[in-house]
Amino acid sequence: MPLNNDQISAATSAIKGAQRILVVPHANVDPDGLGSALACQMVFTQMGKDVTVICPDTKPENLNFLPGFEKLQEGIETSQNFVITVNLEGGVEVDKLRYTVEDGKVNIIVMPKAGRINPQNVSFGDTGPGFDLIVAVDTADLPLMGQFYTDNIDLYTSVPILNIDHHISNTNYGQLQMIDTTAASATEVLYDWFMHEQSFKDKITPDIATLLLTGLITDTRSFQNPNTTPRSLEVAAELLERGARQQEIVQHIYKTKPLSTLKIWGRALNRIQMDTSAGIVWSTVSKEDLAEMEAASKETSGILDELISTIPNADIHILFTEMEEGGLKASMRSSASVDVSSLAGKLFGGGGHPRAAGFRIKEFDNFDLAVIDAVQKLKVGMQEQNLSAQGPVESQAKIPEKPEPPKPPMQQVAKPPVRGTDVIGEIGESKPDKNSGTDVIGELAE
Ligand SMILES: [Mn+2]
Repeated sequence: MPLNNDQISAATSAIKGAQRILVVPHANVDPDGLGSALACQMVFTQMGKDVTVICPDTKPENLNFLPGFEKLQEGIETSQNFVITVNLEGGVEVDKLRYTVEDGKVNIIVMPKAGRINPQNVSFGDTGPGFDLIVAVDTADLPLMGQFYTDNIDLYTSVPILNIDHHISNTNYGQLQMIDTTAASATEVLYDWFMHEQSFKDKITPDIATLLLTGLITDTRSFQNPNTTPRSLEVAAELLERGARQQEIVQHIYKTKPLSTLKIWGRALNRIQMDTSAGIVWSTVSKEDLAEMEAASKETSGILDELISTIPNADIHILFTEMEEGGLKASMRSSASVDVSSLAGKLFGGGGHPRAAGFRIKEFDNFDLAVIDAVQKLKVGMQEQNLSAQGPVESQAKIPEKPEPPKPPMQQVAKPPVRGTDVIGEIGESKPDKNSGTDVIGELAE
């Protein structure tokens, strides 16, 4: 469902009302996730916001051409900020602020220039983790943010979340949502939002256009995947007009591959199997393959596309990868006649889009047998799906267009709660009109 005006203006006012913003894509990060996160970082920073952008994995070096890549942080400082507030009413002016640490105690010494500070002028507070808003991008559900999520659960429960995504499996987490399941990439959703708001629109630099186009090119596999819509092509054209560097993207994403990746691709393409009657094509990469080729399971990400170009005439293409940490991961793509998102969900508890979905199997004794078993289940699932789509009369000749699977209702957009003021931040920012404010901070920092 495309974005509506209420969602857009609620998201815009959330950004305008926040000062410290945390931007997070999903773990196993892909170019759409990173491109979205970095584009948000650039736009919000230009609006004077203090933006922290997270890459919840080791940073993928092949994407280091992305503008702003160096800004990515793998984690955040979760240290507490305990705030001691001195009320300056009654004509008190602060001259100096010092602190001493002795006998296991910290003494904060406030020396007034004029007036007197009484104990009743002092209060205490806690600024918590220090973010006003979390912007989640390209992430269908919060646990997909991996370790970063589990390490910072408190943050996710105390800070309002703006959920920006295009996955049909999105669970509508967060207080604010901008989910457009008709968009080919999360960057396409962002582009629509940015274009809608004059204050954002003016900030789309060639760097930001490059980030947005990266997500669009990779999530549509250069506009070859069926999720490509006329709108995606239009957005791509507009981004090019705004200076997106398409050649740079293509060069880095498609033409530079480490040797280990090419070897593992070769191995997988050698192993293609198919069930012609069911219309399923699959291949496997085992843990032994990865070890032998000195490759990581992440390097298998482009293989599925190669499977599709090698044997295009199938209803489902699947790549099964045995993971280093145990279990297996299956990535699927399908023709218009099969809804793989629903199959993945129903059979294996996975999810995704109707034409591109995935699932994991955590436990099995033998990888090859687990694959055979999964293919068998999918085959049965496809037959059932086919029957229910066609009604009681079976017909192999014509497969009707499947109806869109039901979408969860849009959650009511709520204004994020107003958070407490950060004392230190305010003093630091109020340079022009405060006499001693800056000196205080300066001395404290030293
Ligand atoms: Mn995406």
